[in-house]
Amino acid sequence: MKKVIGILVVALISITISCKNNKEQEHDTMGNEEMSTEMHEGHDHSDMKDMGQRKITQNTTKNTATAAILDAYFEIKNGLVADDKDKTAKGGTALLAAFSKFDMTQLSDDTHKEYMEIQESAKEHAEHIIKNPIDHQREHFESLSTDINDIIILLGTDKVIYQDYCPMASNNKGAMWLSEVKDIKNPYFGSKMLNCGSIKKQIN
Ligand SMILES: [Cu+2]
Repeated sequence: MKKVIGILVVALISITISCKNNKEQEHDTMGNEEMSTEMHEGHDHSDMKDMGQRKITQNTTKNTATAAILDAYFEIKNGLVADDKDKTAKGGTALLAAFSKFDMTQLSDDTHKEYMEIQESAKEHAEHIIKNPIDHQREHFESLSTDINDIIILLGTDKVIYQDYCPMASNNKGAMWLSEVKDIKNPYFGSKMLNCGSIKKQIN
């Protein structure tokens, strides 16, 4: 019995650490079974930022393979720009759908392996974006932006995309996002600081 209580305490602590801003999920009322699943699936948000950069060979091919993925990402981004939690969540659902429809059979072995790794991470962010309040959505959007940027590097795109940067986002550590429009519209702050940021790079 002592051991069981110990495990539950560890589970509770790890849940608290992994989603400390998550006010909507009521961890306290969850059953033991759900809690242990949550423990295995739980992720520490600090990991997301320490992941470091992936080493990906740049693919400069102009192609439409990633179009649905990018459109869904922009839907998430525009939801955050509009301070609209539900629109953002809808984008998250669209992103999961885009990943499930993506045709991996055309990818070479190495590209496929790399793609799977990025997709795995991006899907997890999308899942959290779907079910959480806007502050928490914005936290996951930061890491999601890195994943989507890596997908563009890995697979190429024919879209014109702007890589924007706001030095005040992420508690003044600065954060990047991708945009389909040239105007700066900040997804990290929305109406609070809509025009904060600048274009760092243009793709295509
Ligand atoms: Cu989360």
